[in-house]
Amino acid sequence: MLTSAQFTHVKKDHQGVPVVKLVYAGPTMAGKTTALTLLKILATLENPESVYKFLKLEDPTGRTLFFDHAVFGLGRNERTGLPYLKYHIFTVPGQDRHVAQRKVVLRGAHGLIIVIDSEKSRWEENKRSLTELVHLVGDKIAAGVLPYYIMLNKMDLPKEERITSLEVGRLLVEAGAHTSLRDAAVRIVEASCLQARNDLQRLLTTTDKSKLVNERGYLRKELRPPSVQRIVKPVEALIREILVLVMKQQKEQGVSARSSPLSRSF
Ligand SMILES: Nc1nc2c(ncn2[C@@H]2O[C@H](COP(=O)(O)OP(=O)(O)O)[C@@H](O)[C@H]2O)c(=O)[nH]1
Ligand SMILES: [Mg+2]
Repeated sequence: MLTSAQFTHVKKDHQGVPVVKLVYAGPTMAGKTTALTLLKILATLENPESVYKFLKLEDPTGRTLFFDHAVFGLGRNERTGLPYLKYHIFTVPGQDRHVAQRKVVLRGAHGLIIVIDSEKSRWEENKRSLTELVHLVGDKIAAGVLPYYIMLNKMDLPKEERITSLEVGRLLVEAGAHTSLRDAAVRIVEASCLQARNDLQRLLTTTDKSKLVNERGYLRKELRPPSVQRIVKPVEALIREILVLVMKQQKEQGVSARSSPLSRSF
């Protein structure tokens, strides 16, 4: 059995800032690049200093060619001006032929967001993608050292055209990621990038600017529409879970809480 020791070590960058790696996985055209783009737009509106990098590598038809890559900062140490943590988010290219790239992108991940296309006609692609993920990282998921969320995307589609969370939950249990449907259910977030994008646009165009911004002149976080919050939720939840794993690993390795720079930061 794996222990938290198998949790990928969190390294620090040249400035001593801990760096965490999250990956959006899932079949092609499920909405991975759209979700990452939304995160970047939101972060730019709420705190432009927190966006360190945003790179999309697409072919001329808009399919992700190798990966997308964004880097965000979390919080800010007033004394040093540095964030407490940086998190890299990658998306994998979803097309079947890119399996080698997916392996490379998944390497060293601390958390996964598996984007599932809720459109019924995409069921087989979703299944194939999940099966591949279980093959590549299923043991880590089952051992709890690679936290993940499923983002069941495109919930804006008509009900009769989409699969339900329950069906996805069953698939997870069948694949061995969980033993009970209840455990699987807490990992599934229903979302719609399309709705989130529209709601954000509506908020920005219909609200009086003085109500939109805080004292720094940036969009107030508490105004996030629920549809937008559902896109952010898996990222925030994963970071929290990863920090718990880091603490656990440090405890097991006998690093005292006081001497650990990570625990000091958080
Ligand atoms: N209806 C609907 N379409 C979406 C949604 N999210 C993304 N799309 C569309 O699905 C297509 C594929 O999205 P993309 O982000 O490129 O998928 P990726 O291959 O997983 O990166 C694009 O045409 C998006 O506009 C959604 O929530 N609802
Ligand atoms: Mg893409």
